[in-house]
Amino acid sequence: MNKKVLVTGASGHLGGMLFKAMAKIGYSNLVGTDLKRKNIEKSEKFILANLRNFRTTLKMTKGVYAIVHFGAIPIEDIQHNILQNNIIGTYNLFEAARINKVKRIIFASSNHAIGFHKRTTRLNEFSTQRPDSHYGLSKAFGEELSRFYADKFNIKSMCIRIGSCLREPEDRRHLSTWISYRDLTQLIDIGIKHKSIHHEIVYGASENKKSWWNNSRAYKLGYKPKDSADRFDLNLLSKNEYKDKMALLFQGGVFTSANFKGNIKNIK
Ligand code: 15L
Repeated sequence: MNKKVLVTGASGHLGGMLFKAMAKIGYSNLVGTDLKRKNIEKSEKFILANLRNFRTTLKMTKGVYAIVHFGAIPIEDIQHNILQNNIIGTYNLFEAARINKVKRIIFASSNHAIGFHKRTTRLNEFSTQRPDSHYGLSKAFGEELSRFYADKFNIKSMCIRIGSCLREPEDRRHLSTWISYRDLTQLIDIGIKHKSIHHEIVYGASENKKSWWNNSRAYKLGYKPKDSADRFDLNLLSKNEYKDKMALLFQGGVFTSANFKGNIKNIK
């Protein structure tokens, strides 16, 4: 594809991985952006910018066809930081995209937007959001923000509720949540190229037998995961297994129990 695609968070773990992987699968007009410049080659197009700054964001989205939005704090943080970076940053990006007539946005959502669902509940694209952290709440906001911009302004979007995107699964929870780098890259590619996308919610998971998610919507859109957590040995994965009983009950794991002041019995 030679249309211009902007990757936010291009110096980060997943944004950085995608920035390189997309170039390899034929995206010839990629521009990366982030707060810091890290692992960016001289030959790669890169803009140093903060999404909290609307003017810069507006300038940077001119002439862009699609945005792959990974530029945010990727873990739990204090409310102020999440509000500024994840919520305001994402809002600015969508508003700039609307003004500049960007066609598509792929939003890096997270399993933490639905983290307070029990591990025994099977979810699909219609399941209710149940954020487990300020971080998860910012992802839930991003999903609804993108739905609104799709319905109201016709900016097509795909939200990927990413499980655990790592080179390999590292603990038992990952047998349910893991997605490989190449499977995530495939989902992004579908989000950018599929003809009949309006607003989509899909799960960012490889083909894991122990998955808590019915990802048939992604499969309908053409997703064919190449990887699976099933081939990893359960016993080898216990090094980071949490002893935290609450974390083991909910899909979001330790994000649910951190700073928890509620009553577990009330979370049905
Ligand atoms: C996420 O959303 C985080 O960005 C990542 O650091 C992991 O915690 C992952 O979820 C997960 O739930 O495993």
